[in-house]
Amino acid sequence: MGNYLSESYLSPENIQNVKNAILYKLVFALGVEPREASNRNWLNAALRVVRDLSTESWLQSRRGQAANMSRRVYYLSMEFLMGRTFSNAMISEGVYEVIRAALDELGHKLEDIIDEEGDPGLGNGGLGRLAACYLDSLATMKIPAIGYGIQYEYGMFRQEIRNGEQVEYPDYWMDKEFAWPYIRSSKRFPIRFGGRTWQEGKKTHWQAEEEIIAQAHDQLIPGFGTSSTNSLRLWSAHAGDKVFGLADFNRGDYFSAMVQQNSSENVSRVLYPDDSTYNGRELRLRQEYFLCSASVQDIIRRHELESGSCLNLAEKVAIHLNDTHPTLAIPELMRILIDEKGYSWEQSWNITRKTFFYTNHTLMAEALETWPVEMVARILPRHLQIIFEINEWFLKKVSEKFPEDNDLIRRVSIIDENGDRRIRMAWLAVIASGKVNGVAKIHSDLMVESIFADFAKIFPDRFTNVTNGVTPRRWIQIANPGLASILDKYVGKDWRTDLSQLDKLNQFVDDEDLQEQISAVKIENKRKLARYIESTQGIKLNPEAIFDVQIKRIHQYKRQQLNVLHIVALYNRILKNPSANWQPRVFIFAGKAASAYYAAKKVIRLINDVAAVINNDSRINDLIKVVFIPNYSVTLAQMIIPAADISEQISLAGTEASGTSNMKFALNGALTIGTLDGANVEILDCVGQENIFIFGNTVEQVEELRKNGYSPYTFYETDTELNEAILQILNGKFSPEEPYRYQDIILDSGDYYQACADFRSYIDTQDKVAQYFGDKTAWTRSAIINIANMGYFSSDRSVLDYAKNIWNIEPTSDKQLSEQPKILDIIKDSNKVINLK
Ligand code: 26W
Repeated sequence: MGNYLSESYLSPENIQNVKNAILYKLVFALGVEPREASNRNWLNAALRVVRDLSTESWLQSRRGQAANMSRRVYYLSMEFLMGRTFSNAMISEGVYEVIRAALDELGHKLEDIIDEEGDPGLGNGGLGRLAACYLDSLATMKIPAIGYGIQYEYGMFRQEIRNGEQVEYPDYWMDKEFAWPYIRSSKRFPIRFGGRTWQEGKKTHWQAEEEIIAQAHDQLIPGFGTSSTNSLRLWSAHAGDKVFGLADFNRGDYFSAMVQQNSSENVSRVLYPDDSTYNGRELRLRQEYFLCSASVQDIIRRHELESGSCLNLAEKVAIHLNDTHPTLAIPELMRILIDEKGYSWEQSWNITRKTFFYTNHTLMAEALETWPVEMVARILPRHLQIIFEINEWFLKKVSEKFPEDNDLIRRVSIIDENGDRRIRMAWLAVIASGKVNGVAKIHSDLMVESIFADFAKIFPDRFTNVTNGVTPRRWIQIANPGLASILDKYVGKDWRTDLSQLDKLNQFVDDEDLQEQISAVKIENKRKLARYIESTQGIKLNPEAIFDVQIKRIHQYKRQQLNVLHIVALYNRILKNPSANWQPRVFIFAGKAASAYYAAKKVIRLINDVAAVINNDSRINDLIKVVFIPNYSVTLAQMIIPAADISEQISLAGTEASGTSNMKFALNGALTIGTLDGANVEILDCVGQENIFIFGNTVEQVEELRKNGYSPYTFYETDTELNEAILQILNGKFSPEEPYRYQDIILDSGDYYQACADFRSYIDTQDKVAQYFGDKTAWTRSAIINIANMGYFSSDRSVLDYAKNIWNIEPTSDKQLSEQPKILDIIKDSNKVINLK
């Protein structure tokens, strides 16, 4: 890397240089004296030092990308769950240890400084975290990319548990100074809403009613061990002077003008905290358009700067839609090309169709976005026209190819004419995209068999799969440094950027030294988590127990309820036979429920009620502990996952598109208990059936049961343990103060997610888990086999798949990256500075 700090790495001079650099930032960038500096100030000073290093690479990368004129990908996502920045930036720049040493000499522990950083919750769950892993991998794999999202003022709510129930509090994450982003005051774009359109000859005009400003905030995304650096640009909404207008002053109504200003800023106020049900609210439509319009305007500005015109846009630009949420970018690009750049409709459509790509993340009907035509007409009248035109073009093509299949036309029309007319955003995304992919093999197969079956017939080559992945930098090196150093010894250091290197571990599965080290690191991670839980909740855990973990959004399809039924059944068994040779277990849950999702919130309460009874029942002698860790976040996941023995991936088959925590757990040596759903299927292929606990019905069996009119009572009546557990919950054993608390959620909607059907297979498999855990050697061997065979699930592999099979982008070569002069050399030489202009 050759940056100015790492040349003589941990030498005393270098540590001194870093100390000075931090002190300079503290004093001259933050204006704080060392003696009065808080940990937060030290964090920001150190962040600024690391940002300088990343900025060097970033400017060089930007010049390199502009000079090479390679295609860039723009990743549009309503959610990014980036996690903390500081550790990641330090390891990317290779300065973790030298910063630790410098802070040490300044009298501060690096861990304390790291813990000062917040964790912006600008996403709900898997889709947002995936976007963050992909940004890390795109930079590391040297793929030119820019992420675009929204800088919500309030991200995901902060969750507290009061009397066992979830309580939501606003999370004003921007209250503390955060020295990583650059605010780009010059990058501001007008975003228009409402008004009317009219025709003047061939030209369409749109007179909007309202205009607000999108303002850019950039974060550098450093690649690991490379100068390749990308960026994430988040937009915040501001009132422009068009709103705070003359008319209001003339009326002397200063106050209502200010109030109006506030309402335009509402667009980036708060993240929609729901990842399971589509809820058609107007503000969400405005947010989606805000992201799309700002990003497309910016993409075109950059492209014209580099290429002069939009004619070759598709050669240089790939726009990726992270689910349908940014699909309005399609009519927005069409609008700009036709109305502002003066291209014909056909020219514009040909460019647009080669520019867009779409990933589907869920098959659940209730999550598919459809907007009422009436609402879009009101807020985006010009876009509605364009959508109608695209639909007309498309339906004409379909009727040429499949004449007289009127039902097909009705089914594939972008406009759903049943009931109130609605725009099907997924249809629009499929029609305008070069490729459409699902996120795990089984999901991509089901996608073309179910929701997109008609489109697969019309566009047979359009659909493909890219199985999700996770970044090994955050999910091994940062989260589990103990495991990282074992891997360094056994497989060398290259696993960080080539996770297939883990395969070498397969030679050592029977190596006793390795087994010992792996179990020592696991127990150490479990102790650390136990300390956290004891200090925050006062629950004391036995680190020798099985740590059985389910952390993810609370949703019925993910079946936290099934997990609870097992806990209750195990509790009953222990009470009946307390002196048997039980394997102690700790059940750990974390996750948020959408605030309006009644059943999911009740499941949280059930977990806490069950925990309160079992944890305090002295008869079971601490053999079971149940813990709900509040306020789940990326940072908490980094602590919990390395401490897990068992990873719960127990969704009903066919409902979880991929899952990504399943990958993080296995990579950290937890064994999976899971259904044949999402990426579990591929994890099974990689680790082998002896090293994973698969249970439950397959997709086909689930469908068969549904077809025949599934009834939970057949299972509930014949399985005495299931019967007992359900009756206990239903009759208030865990909620004596309100015995019928759970009447409305257990077996509700006829057990739609078929927990009763999978119960027997689940608890029998959990028995095998306990038995297997008793054989320490066999268990650790399986854990090693899991780690060794997870190389495929690196997000580096995923983004290279996207680059090759979807975007058609070649990674930048090291030569191309190093051809650009370094910014420090440039500013040392004033002639070069002038040339740079
Ligand atoms: C419109 C409301 C809404 C918001 C978000 C609907 C749906 C979503 C997302 C698609 C939900 C989500 O995060 N899906 C998850 O995406 C992960 C990354 O691909 C997958 O691993 C998970 O299986 C999938 O549930």
